[in-house]
Amino acid sequence: MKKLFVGILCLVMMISFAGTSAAAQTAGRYALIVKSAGNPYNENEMKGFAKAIKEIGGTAILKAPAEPTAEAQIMMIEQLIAQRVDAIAIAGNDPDALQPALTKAMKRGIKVLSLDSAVNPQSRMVHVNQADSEKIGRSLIQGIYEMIGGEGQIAILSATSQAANQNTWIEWMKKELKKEKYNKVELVKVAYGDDLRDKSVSETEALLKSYPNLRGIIAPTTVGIAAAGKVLSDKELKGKVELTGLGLPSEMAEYITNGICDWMYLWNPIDIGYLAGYTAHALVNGEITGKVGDTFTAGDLGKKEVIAVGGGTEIMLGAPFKFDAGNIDEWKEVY
Ligand code: RAM
Repeated sequence: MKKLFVGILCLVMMISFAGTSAAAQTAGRYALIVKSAGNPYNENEMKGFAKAIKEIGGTAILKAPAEPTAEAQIMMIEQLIAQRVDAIAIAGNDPDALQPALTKAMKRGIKVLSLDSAVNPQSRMVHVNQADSEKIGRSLIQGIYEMIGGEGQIAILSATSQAANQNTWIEWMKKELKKEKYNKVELVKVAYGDDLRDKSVSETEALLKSYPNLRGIIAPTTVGIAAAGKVLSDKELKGKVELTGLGLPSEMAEYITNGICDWMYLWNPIDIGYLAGYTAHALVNGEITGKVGDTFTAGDLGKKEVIAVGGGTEIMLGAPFKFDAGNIDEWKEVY
């Protein structure tokens, strides 16, 4: 009887071990390549992605190039192809330059998606978008317009000149600026701080020097807006040069509290990584292919649907959130 019991126990254990290893195999290896290292926004993205992959029982491979360039990302994609990962999620440093590497990955059966900064539709199966691009671009112009009292020179401090997300938002800003209401607002320059803190600081200083009458800066990058916030604070330009854009509450709380930036917008960067993790999983297990109308459940974020956008498809995280002096203290601890 005892022997029979031990025998059954062994059999049960063997089956459950077999089950575990099969589950681990199908759960797969999921890679995330962010734009660059040293940016807390990207670190939050990685955090959310790793959380999702842990929940689905897979292995997360997190990569951040030292510089925000396409070349650095291409090398990483090639390594991941050689490692035969199951999925690659990428925040692209260029919309087109990654196409040969990403299409090669897809031909080898690797599921490819972009998040945060889209690669072109041929280079991906689906894009995970943080928020409506038109709304972001138009809201930033409307914001600075109000802050500068409806007239004066403004400049944009962006990330890299190739970043698809910033370039799309800037296109919408320029469309909004065409409205008659903005006749007295002049966009004097789009500067690029490359999502590097020091370069963003020096670009802000150069803007102030070149345009002594500058009334406002829009920085649609968390690195750029924090750098501009520091420069404007150090130079005590509160009320002279206004600032808005897309910022991390943890980095911007100081400049919202001291009145340098009246308000700014962002989404939850942890959630965008998390949504990308679940999207990658849904592609790998065949739940979705990335076509319009596909639906799946993205963990805590609930049901998500694939929609059409500019020749490709995407999944939307949600609406951008407005941060100001009234709510910044509760958010600065979160991200
Ligand atoms: C920077 C990056 C990122 C962008 C945010 C708003 O951290 O450029 O891609 O989405 O800003």
